[in-house]
Amino acid sequence: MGAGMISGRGEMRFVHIGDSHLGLSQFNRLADDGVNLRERLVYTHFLDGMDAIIRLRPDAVVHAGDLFHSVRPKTLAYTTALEALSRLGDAGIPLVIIAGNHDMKKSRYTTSPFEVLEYHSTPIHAGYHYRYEHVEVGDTRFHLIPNLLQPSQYREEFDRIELLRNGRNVLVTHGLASTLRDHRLGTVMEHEIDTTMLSPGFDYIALGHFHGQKQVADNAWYCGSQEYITYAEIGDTKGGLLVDLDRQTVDHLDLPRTPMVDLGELECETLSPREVGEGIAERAIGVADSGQPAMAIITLTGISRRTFQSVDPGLLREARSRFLELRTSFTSGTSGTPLTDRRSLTGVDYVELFGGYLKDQNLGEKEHRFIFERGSAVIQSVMAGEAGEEDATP
Ligand SMILES: [Mn+2]
Repeated sequence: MGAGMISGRGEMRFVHIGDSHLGLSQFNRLADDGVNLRERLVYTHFLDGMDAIIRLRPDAVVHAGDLFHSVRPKTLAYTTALEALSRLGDAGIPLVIIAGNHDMKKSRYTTSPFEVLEYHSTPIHAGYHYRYEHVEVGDTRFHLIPNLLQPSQYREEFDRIELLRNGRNVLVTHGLASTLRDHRLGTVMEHEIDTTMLSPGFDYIALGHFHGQKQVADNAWYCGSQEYITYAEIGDTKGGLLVDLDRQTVDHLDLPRTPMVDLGELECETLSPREVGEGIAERAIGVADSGQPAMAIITLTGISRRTFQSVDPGLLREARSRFLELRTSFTSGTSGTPLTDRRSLTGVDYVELFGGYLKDQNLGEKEHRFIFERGSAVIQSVMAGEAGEEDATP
């Protein structure tokens, strides 16, 4: 923790979490109740995590944005958030929360999901208007700067901050610290937080947006997301942070999540399709069963499209059945350049979907071919160019 720590009389020990992305739904597996399995797991882990947090008896829970995956959350995303609020309320723990780039309304003509949460009887201090707000819990003032419409607004709103003189000050905001510029997520409304905002005048700065747990200044931390949202995050530390302003400690908090496993690289240059299939199956079987479905990725190097297309589908199906998803990532032989984006997690072949849709349209042969060719070209160029903009981005 940095300078500027003012020893207050009250105690303040809070849990910093963020980027829950409630409502995120991926892959084709369904839970017993028919809900997308991945979506269901995100809800279950979030509520189990909340129980673990409540057992620590913190003075507050601070959520640094992207509670919801979308600004129009699914009903189950709402009921999960409301259930968490009930549990916090029963334990007498207030929630301090801001809107992130995913759950901030993008225009003045939509309503915010946080308006719904504010109907709950549990005290919730939510920053989701396009401006700076602050709230006091005990002797600590939480300064809330949610995701804003324009990057320039961050400085304007930051300049409105009024530090509490005889208490503690915590800044809560959502965006990319400029020191992490190379970690740009390329996602919608991603704004940069310049280093002067990471001021030592705060006792702690609770950041959201970057999904890996990371300290970026003496007093500033990304808590990271609870779940792996994309394969690009496979090396990240996940969970929350337990922040004690009196003892001046920040401790990692492990929270439940779907595991993500790297099956490594399979050098395919000299392998037959059969050997590739067996190699994948062998790696898949080698993963110890952790008792819960994992996401896994295997990288096939030096493989031609033709070889991969000739791999026995039965072998692949068998390997895939062991996981929530088994992602195959391809790199060309010598350069090691990824042919597919590891960040992409939705795993949807839009060209195939489009083809299937067209088949049902009963078009003439010439018309069908024309639309399919033009349409596929557009879809491919969009997929190649806009991989960072897809729904699963952080
Ligand atoms: Mn996020």
